[in-house]
Amino acid sequence: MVAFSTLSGISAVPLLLSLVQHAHGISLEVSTEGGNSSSSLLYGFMFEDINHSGDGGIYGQMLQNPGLQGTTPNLTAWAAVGDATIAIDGNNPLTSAIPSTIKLEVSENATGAVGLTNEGYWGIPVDGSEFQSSFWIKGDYSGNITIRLVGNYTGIEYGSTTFAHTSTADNFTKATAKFPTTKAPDGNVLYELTVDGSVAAGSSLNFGYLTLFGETYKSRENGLKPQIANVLADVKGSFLRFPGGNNIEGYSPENRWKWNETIGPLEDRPGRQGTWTYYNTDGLGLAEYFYWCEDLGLAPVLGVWDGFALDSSGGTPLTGDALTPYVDDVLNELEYILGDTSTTYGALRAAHGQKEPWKLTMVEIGNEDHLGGGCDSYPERFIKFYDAIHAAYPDLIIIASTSETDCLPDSMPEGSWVDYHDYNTADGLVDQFNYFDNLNRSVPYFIGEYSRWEIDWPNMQGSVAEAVFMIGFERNSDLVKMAAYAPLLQLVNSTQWVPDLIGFTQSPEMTFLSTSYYVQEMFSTNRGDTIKEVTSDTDFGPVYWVASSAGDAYYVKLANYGSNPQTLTVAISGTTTGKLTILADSDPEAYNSDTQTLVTPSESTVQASNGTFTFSLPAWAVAVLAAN
Ligand SMILES: *[C@@H]1O[C@H](CO)[C@@H](O)[C@H](O)[C@H]1NC(C)=O
Ligand SMILES: *[C@@H]1O[C@H](CO)[C@@H](O)[C@H](O)[C@H]1NC(C)=O
Ligand SMILES: *[C@@H]1O[C@H](CO)[C@@H](O)[C@H](O)[C@H]1NC(C)=O
Ligand SMILES: *[C@@H]1O[C@H](CO)[C@@H](O)[C@H](O)[C@H]1NC(C)=O
Ligand SMILES: *[C@@H]1O[C@H](CO)[C@@H](O)[C@H](O)[C@H]1NC(C)=O
Ligand SMILES: *[C@@H]1O[C@H](CO)[C@@H](O)[C@H](O)[C@H]1NC(C)=O
Ligand SMILES: *[C@@H]1O[C@H](CO)[C@@H](O)[C@H](O)[C@H]1NC(C)=O
Ligand SMILES: *[C@@H]1O[C@H](CO)[C@@H](O)[C@H](O)[C@H]1NC(C)=O
Ligand SMILES: *[C@@H]1O[C@H](CO)[C@@H](O)[C@H](O)[C@H]1NC(C)=O
Ligand SMILES: *[C@@H]1O[C@H](CO)[C@@H](O)[C@H](O)[C@H]1NC(C)=O
Ligand SMILES: CC(=O)N[C@H]1CO[C@H](CO)[C@@H](O)[C@@H]1O
Repeated sequence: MVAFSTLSGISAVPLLLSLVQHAHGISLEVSTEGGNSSSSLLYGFMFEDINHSGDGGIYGQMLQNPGLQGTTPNLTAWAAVGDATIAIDGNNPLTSAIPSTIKLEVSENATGAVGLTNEGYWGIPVDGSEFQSSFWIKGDYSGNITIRLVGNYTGIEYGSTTFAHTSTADNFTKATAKFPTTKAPDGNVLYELTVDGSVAAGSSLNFGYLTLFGETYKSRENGLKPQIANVLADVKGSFLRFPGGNNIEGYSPENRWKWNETIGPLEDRPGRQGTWTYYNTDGLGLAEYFYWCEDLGLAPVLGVWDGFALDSSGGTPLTGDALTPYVDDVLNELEYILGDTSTTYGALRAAHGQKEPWKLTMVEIGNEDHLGGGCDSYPERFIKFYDAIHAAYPDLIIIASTSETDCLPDSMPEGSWVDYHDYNTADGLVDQFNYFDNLNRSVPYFIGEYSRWEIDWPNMQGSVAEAVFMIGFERNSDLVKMAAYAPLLQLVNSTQWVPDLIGFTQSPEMTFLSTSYYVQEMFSTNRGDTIKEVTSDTDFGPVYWVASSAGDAYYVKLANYGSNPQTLTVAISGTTTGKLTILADSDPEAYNSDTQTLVTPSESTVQASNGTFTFSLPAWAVAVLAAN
């Protein structure tokens, strides 16, 4: 028996009681009759560009600062190679959206390779796939161009190509090159583009919007990095909320996320100062989010700007007639997504390569409007957007960005849902276990963001607490339609918010799966369609459970929020065999990170005796029994 002195103070009292009570284990009996239907969308993802989750993250383009975007462009990530210099040139714009290009000035006596390097987003992940680079060039040059991927500290080359190219001083022309690579051992790789110095000596060349991609997920053009998309695919999530979060809001109305500046050719996208400190290229734009949904089988949840910027003139949101242009803008955006090709924006979508409308059933109005001065005006703003969208698209589910009744209309209109966010301590999440049990069932819930926060990496106690919270809402998944852990992704070299579900660097073996990732994966991949009644001789805590079924298959999800192992007997009449997946560590502070993987799930086959499974649930554990 564990000495009580080793228990953390917070859980000692309930644990003491439960030890007395459960000396002979906990028995559960899962009903094989009846039950409430469970939302088929329950588990999914929330995404916004934070911690370089998009640029430098899941988005496949690997060069940082590719188009010198922004009002005060700089040469971040770029450097000169050979007997030449580089500078920002505002007099040779590529397009009106990309007004600056890189001028390479080659010395009059130059020989050998001259050009530029880009260091990526804290490196470049060379995974051994075929790579593709494109760029625009202007200036008199007729000769070879070489692209190389080269170890920053080793000089080892992981891929290169040389090809002849002719350009003139009149015009930017586009060049695209594909080349094989060999896998690099780490992310410390530079992109290098050079021309023949003896040919270019004494002249200057301009380069605009350079890109580098490896093989993308499902070979999608301008697509996603497979290393990150694959671990999302493994979760088998059901929906994707995008493009934010705070990142839609911006710091002023002008700084909001603008859908129509994220579409079409990359050189027509100006990019935007993101909410999370860094500039967003918007290469991952509206269409790319829809392809992401299509390729991973996710239902899109589109967030739209609702008149509330994070610091709009001291927190005063736009109301009344001032909102009208923004409502119209959302209708245009929806026409781009849903309109047929006879409509203005549907035709624009087709011109951009997508003839068929995308599938969209859910739109969220704003983000966290209960915070920062948004509450008082939200009922008016919500209704204004709701009315316009509902009139044009009566089948769309329209989600309010808060569940706080003070910030919502007195009665929620037909087909609307609310969004509830919960960043909490571990004990706080456990306290929320029964939050949804007694709520009015008339307005469905989306839990748009939740996690145990204020730690650097998800740890076992936090992940068990999240599982307790999840068991609580899965039991209520007639009411709670969708829920997403947040934030999703983190470039560990540049992070604004911790903890996150999945970490990565630019090493080709880039992803680090957190304990919370495994909880999401275990819960999402073991879903029934009906929540079953469970009877027990024991109350909830420290062990929590929920059972579901789909046909003959049963799923029992369990969490042990305590430092004592527990013996479980689970009776499900008619079942004979099961797969038991357990994620556990006796140290509640155990975590996975860029430097250690301490906790991964283990699987075993268990046999029922007369329909009853008996097994031990370790300390600080999350488990799923899948039986039939
Ligand atoms: C360089 O420009 C980018 C894009 O505008 C901006 O995000 C970044 O802060 C700038 N860096 C410096 C060092 O000024
Ligand atoms: C180029 O070479 C010539 C002849 O050697 C020399 O006079 C001149 O100074 C050199 N120019 C530069 C910029 O080094
Ligand atoms: C990024 O972080 C990883 C993991 O901590 C580290 O190994 C790597 O050197 C870092 N890369 C850069 C360019 O800082
Ligand atoms: C490349 O090396 C330079 C100089 O040591 C260093 O500052 C930079 O972070 C390195 N970049 C990468 C991607 O390894
Ligand atoms: C240009 O590159 C090709 C292919 O690598 C090579 O065969 C050729 O000799 C190069 N030409 C010059 C002028 O360097
Ligand atoms: C610039 O390029 C475009 C397309 O490549 C061509 O139509 C146009 O005539 C060119 N303009 C000049 C001045 O060369
Ligand atoms: C985007 O839409 C806004 C509002 O309708 C409009 O003012 C702006 O010109 C559009 N931008 C582009 C690039 O089409
Ligand atoms: C739930 O809310 C609806 C709409 O406000 C109301 O009509 C209904 O009476 C409520 N149900 C209960 C049980 O309070
Ligand atoms: C079904 O939902 C009702 C209403 O919330 C609840 O009272 C009941 O316990 C639920 N049954 C199951 C099996 O979860
Ligand atoms: C098997 O379980 C059923 C109820 O689940 C019970 O009625 C029966 O007595 C059990 N049989 C044995 C041999 O334990
Ligand atoms: C805490 C942290 O890692 N902050 C970094 C966030 O990213 C910016 C660049 O985008 C860095 O400058 C910060 O140091």
